[in-house]
Amino acid sequence: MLRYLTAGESHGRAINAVLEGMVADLQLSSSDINKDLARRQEGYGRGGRMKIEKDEVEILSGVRLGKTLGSPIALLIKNRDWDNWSDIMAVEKKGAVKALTGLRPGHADLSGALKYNQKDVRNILERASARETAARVAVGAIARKFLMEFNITIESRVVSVGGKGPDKIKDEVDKAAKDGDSLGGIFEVRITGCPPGLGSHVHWDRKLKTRLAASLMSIQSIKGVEIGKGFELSGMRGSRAHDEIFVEKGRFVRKTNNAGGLEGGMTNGEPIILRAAAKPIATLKKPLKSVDIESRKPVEAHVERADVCAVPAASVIGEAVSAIDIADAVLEKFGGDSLGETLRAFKSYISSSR
Ligand code: EPS
Repeated sequence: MLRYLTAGESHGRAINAVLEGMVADLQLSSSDINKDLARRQEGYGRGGRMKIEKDEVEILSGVRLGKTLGSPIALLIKNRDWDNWSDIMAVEKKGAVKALTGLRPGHADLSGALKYNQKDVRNILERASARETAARVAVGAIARKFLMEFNITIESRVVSVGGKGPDKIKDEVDKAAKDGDSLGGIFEVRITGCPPGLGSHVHWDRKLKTRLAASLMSIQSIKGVEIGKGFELSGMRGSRAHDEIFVEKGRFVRKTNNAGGLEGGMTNGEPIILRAAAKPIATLKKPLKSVDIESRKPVEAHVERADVCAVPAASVIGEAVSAIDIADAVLEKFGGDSLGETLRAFKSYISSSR
């Protein structure tokens, strides 16, 4: 139902996105999107780049007089750092540019250079960079605005950084920064207000859990995803693991939510709880051992300016990609070309399924 593409290199002119499938008549302004773009840039542990960028979206199409038209929405976020990279990242070749040949372990550098037959690793790392997530957060902000019409809300929190709870994050980041090291962590996304029955049990790719897991896993640095109690469920007895069903005031209710709001690949009406685990940032101030792709001789991985920890940013990105999937599932279930049409189908389902 909802499709989107992103484009853009980290130090290129801009990051872009095109969102197709959003209904007409949704009130939308740049400030709805800029709020989430700003949240993505916050968080303790970001590096020097975030002092340069102040992400702001330009809506290029698909919105007129404050409302969506139902046509593709094109978004542009300029890279302020482009001014410092306009020679190295120029579209037209002006002069010689030194190739980057050192390979950073943990990055796309080696596999990407081999796959795309590139001698200059920059041709890979520029697109592999998590800078791309600015575009996904912009698209996610539109999905969030749409979901607000259905009283569906999405929030997130950082659960841990470097294995330590949230109250120790600042200390951990400071210590890692001092050691020239980096940190990963876990964040949690919580989605409330979904009616039962988003997604479907009938086919693997129609299960909402499939789509949410894939989207979270696609975020740069994510290596693990769980739904509800996730991995912990595997060690529990069935009698403790499943969320018993009761009826209170004529409504189906649960007293636990170990399933994280998803059963049979569908929402069950309880809050959706998703967790994702990020590996530590792969660019280190204290470089790891590696090799040069040309000479194949040992080198220390080159040091690009880097973040120490980007888990708070990943948490906001997790909200965005989840919002897109939930908005997609809402449109799949309730259809409609205009917001009013979708809302009518939604309200009719809610009143008939109680
Ligand atoms: C990134 C490296 C850093 C991060 C960047 C992701 O950028 P730079 O190489 O310019 O210092 O700051 O993240 C962003 C720019 C962003 O907007 O999130 C990387 O290699 O993935």
